[in-house]
Amino acid sequence: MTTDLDKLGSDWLSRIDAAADLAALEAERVAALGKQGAITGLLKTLGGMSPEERQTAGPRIHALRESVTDAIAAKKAAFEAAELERKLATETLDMTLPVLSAPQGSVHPVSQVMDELAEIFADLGFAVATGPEIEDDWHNFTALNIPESHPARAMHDTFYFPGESEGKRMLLRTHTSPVQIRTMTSQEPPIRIIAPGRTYRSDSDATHTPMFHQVEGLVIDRGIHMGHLKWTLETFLKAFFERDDIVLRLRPSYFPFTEPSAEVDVGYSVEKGRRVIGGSEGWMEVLGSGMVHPKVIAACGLDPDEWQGFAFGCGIDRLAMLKYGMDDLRAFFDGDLRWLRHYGFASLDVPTLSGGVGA
Ligand code: 2U9
Repeated sequence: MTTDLDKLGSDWLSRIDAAADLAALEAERVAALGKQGAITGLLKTLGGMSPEERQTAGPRIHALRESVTDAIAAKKAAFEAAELERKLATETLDMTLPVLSAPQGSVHPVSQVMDELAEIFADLGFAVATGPEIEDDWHNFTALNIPESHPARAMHDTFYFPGESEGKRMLLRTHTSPVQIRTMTSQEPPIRIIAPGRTYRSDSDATHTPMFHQVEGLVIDRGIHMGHLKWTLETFLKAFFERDDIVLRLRPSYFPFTEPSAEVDVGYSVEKGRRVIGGSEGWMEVLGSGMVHPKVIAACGLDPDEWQGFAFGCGIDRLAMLKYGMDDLRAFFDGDLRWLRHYGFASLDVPTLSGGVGA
């Protein structure tokens, strides 16, 4: 029995070794381990054995099945690795080649909106600032007057990295505000920036994706007040939605990093059964804003008695949906060309203030 099983084992291992491709390997697997397979058949004989026989034969047959299973898995992994190597070697893509025919894709609506924002705010004297998406606790929370106990810090909202890096707890930024903190700690005021970019929150449903895009704006100077904030947002929204009948309503609100804080509603009207920005048939919440909290100014090493500022934030995905009449956030991540074409995006769209930012 022992020698028979040894012989059987080495026969199967050499058959597996000789399999020329994945299909041949699969045929060997079925022949050995399938429902009607040889080793499966051997396992079935255990039922008819005496307890003594089974005690010696059982472990040997199981060991045989295990070694054959392992050999098949290893051979399969080797075939797959070789296939990947072959693909990597043959399927090269030269990214520097010119396009052969008319380009198929287009600038993504989110990128398009980011370009439009940069264009509009550049005209108002704002620079575009960027920063790391992997941040530390201090830049993302502490400097923004978000205390340890604040719900935004809870594990269910923030993606934390395990362990620490140079004594710091690292995370995926939950907003682009750390970019403004980095600007305030590295540049002298006056500061006028917008910070567009990717942000991350552990949140996923029909209207939330774990990665989303935000734009925030920050102005730091002497004598800044809410009037500057309202004018800036009104001017921005008029340019962005390409309408003059933009009406704003500032509602008192609370954010830890601004005081006072205001939620900004924009008037909408109904055209062809659709809500469009402009007019005043109803109100839609579009932005959050406020005067930068003195504690935030002080945390960045500036004297809040000398320097004041305003800040605002909003979701870029939402801005794109409102401007282009898109109703499903999930389509943003599908990469479906038909969707881009449906909304009229062309390959070489470039926003300009003279040609229209949405042209
Ligand atoms: C600094 C000081 C203040 C940024 C601000 C908001 C209000 C706001 C949300 C809108 C929708 C984010 O995408 S959203 O979830 N943001 O309402 N953000 S004020 O305030 C700052 C930022 C940086 C140094």
